[in-house]
Amino acid sequence: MKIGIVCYPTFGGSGVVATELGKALAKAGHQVHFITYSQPQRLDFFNENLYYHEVNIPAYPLFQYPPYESALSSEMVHVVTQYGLDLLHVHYAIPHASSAYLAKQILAQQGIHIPVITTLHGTDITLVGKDASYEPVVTFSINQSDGVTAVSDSLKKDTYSHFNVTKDIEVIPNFIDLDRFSRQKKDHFKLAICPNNEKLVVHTSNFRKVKRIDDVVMIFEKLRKLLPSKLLLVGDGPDRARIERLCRELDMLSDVRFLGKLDAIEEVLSVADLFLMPSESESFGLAALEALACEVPIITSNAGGLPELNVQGVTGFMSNVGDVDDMVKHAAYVLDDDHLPTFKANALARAKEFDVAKILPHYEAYYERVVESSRAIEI
Ligand code: GMT
Repeated sequence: MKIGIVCYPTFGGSGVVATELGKALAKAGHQVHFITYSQPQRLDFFNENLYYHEVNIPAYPLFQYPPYESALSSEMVHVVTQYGLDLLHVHYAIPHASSAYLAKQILAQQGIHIPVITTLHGTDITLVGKDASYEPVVTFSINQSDGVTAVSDSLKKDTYSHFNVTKDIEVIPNFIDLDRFSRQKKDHFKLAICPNNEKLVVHTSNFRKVKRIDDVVMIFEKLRKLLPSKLLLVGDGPDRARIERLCRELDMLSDVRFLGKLDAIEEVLSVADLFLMPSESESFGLAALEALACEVPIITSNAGGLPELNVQGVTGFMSNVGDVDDMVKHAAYVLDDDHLPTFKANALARAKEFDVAKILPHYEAYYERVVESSRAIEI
């Protein structure tokens, strides 16, 4: 198949999933065309089936807000006509689904029928999308998509409850490339961070409010009083400076390190003993899946799709959002030397259930179904 993929090219989970999906599709023999405003972060290798088309947004003094959506629709039209694409798969509803709708209408006038699949990732539904500024456009463009997928059952339910969506939603969970995300031997790194054999706790995120990084800090502040441990905070975002100040005020900086944005996150996860994700809302929790794949048990909230990933008492534990004490209790239990090896083995076993090799066929089958049924409608 010839597939156009539209996504945010940055570090965010939706862009990562879209890029990894495109790479896996290309390896499986499909021709994949990325249409984005800059090179996707993880599009870092050559494959004869991979193409990258940059959306050009010309500056003009009149534009206080350059019309990205129009430029994106135009680029979709160009790529579909030039390469004869079979399908457009857009990741994150805003504004990709509405731009795709416009491209589809323009192409229809030229006698070209292009099916559009929209994948909902989380904040496009639970946070940003339901804002009155976007809601009518999001509802419309989801309903106008030929196919809609969501990354968890929870996100599917949220979509039906927040929007007047009448379209069937197919749940296809996030996935992981176990060739890349696997525990590597990095003893020197572990020794540098934990010279006295402390336990290593890791959190990675985009440092947004929804991630509740204050809870990460408070969990660790209590945990380090129970057992010698260190905390690595990976990523960057709006809350980062405030959280660094908080750690300074709590006099924690001897045990906490901020690593900023990292490409090779699997190297950090390879030396970790525990991963924290106390999020307010989380449609799936890709970062937690990356941890599991590196044999790191997870302590998470029970928000959104996290119960579909984290198996209570097996891969780690879940607590109610904000229940820091419960998370500390569970973290100490998991890190106990008598328990940790079992949790690590369970983590890997669970991650294997989300191996890209298992999830990719779901996307391929769904593509076939959507293309066939939209062909039938055309006839
Ligand atoms: O986690 C974020 O805030 C980034 C966000 C995104 O859209 O890039 O991630 C969302 O999509 C990921 C991939 O499908 C999911 O694994 C994350 O759980 C989801 N984040 C939230 O729902 C907060």
